[in-house]
Amino acid sequence: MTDSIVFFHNPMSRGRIVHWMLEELGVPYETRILSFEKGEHKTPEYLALNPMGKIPTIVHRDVVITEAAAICAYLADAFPDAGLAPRADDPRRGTYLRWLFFAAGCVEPALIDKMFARPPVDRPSALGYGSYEATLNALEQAVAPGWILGAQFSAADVYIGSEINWGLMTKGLEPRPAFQGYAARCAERPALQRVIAADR
Ligand SMILES: N[C@@H](CCC(=O)N[C@@H](CS)C(=O)NCC(=O)O)C(=O)O
Repeated sequence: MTDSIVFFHNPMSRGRIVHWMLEELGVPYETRILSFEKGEHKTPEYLALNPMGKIPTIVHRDVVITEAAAICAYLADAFPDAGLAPRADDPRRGTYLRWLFFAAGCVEPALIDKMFARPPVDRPSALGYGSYEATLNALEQAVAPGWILGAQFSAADVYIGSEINWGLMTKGLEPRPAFQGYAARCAERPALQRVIAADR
């Protein structure tokens, strides 16, 4: 079993979320950049790790983890000294998990549907995110006061901050003051600044 983290990345992808998370942790990791143009994310070797042929993926202690939100949660727990997740017996873990899952399960599909101007569905009540408006209103309430856990920055903020930054950039997210303020706070994180400089 190897303790090193191998990070499969492409700078123009959701790999940036994990890159930011790794930089927040400050632990060593080995980056393997896969070229989309050369189809390096669709080789049999990579599909054996990530059957979706998508980026990001990490391998740590011989275990494969995919899905950016899951990778953030996993890494925060694997390196508890970084203080990026409330421990299992901390009641604030409920808040942390709630908004991390909300971002991956509701915010992301809502923004994608908006970006691609997908036509309305017959039964909006069957949509996990309900409506774009309702999702944004809930997100706004969660991020307006500070970080997701108030004063404490956590892995949930890495994921949510990435969604907000990406949504504001692509215009999939309305530029409400709460989102712009949150993005401005994220921009002050040295770890994110290092990622932006590296992933140009
Ligand atoms: N649900 C995945 C999505 C990952 C994803 O869609 N990655 C895109 C880049 S942002 C990708 O690898 N696209 C290449 C492809 O599908 O061929 C996650 O959250 O990690």
